[in-house]
Amino acid sequence: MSNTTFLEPGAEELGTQFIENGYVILPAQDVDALARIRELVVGGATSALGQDLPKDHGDYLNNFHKHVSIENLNNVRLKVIEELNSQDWTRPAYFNLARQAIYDIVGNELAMQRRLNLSIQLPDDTSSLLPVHADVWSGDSPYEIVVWVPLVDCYDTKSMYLMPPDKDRPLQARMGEVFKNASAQELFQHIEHHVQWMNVPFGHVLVFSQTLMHGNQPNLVPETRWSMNCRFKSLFSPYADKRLGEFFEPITARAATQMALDYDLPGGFGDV
Ligand SMILES: O=C(O)CCC(=O)C(=O)O
Ligand SMILES: [Fe+2]
Repeated sequence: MSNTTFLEPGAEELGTQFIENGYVILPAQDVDALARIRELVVGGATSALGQDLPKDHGDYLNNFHKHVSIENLNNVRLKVIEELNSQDWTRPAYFNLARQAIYDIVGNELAMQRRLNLSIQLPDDTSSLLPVHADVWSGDSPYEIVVWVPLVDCYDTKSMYLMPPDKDRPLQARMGEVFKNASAQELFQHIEHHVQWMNVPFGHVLVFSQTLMHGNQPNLVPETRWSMNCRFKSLFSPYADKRLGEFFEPITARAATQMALDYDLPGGFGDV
């Protein structure tokens, strides 16, 4: 029997999972790249605190709340983010963590967010929370997906939650009527029993649709959460407020596209 579909079988299957669940969790494609990124993060944190590099990076990050005060936390976070974004190898390395999944789910001519984000949540810390939201509500295009990468095992409240599409869509459709004056916490209480906490062990990546409501709550696990996130979209899909050249940068434009962008219509006709 001859084939009647155009997508590769792997892309078809992963795409179906993504549409049904709103996310996929996969082993990191390039484990060396993940180790290099985590080592850079540990190096940034220890240098911010004037410490030596520890032997066990996972153990150091999980126990980070024993090394830092909440007052100093943002300082350290900013220094590590600066370190992550000052190296030219980190974004290609980050892309390589989920390259095939991004090709399968998004496409192969891509724009990538110019900055890698880092999130650190100490146990019981209420100062670095992200209330329930969808990124599309604040200037992101629905065509963007998030690649979310834990640097330690993330589960329960040490992780983030995501609304499943079949629960999210009807609720977003009625949001104006039902939640007009509700606070984010009231909204969370309403969705709490539907949300799914993302169980993402270190060594894995989460790819999710930021059009679904998501966020986090105080981390009640007695370990520090470290995760990174970065957005990708199909290069020629519609942009919202996060513009190409400002927030996004083309990373995998192909030869035909480059040739087309360089092409000028025939000239010399004396047009004014
Ligand atoms: O890491 C989290 O808890 C939330 C991340 C998030 O909102 C995002 O990456 O869009
Ligand atoms: Fe978000």
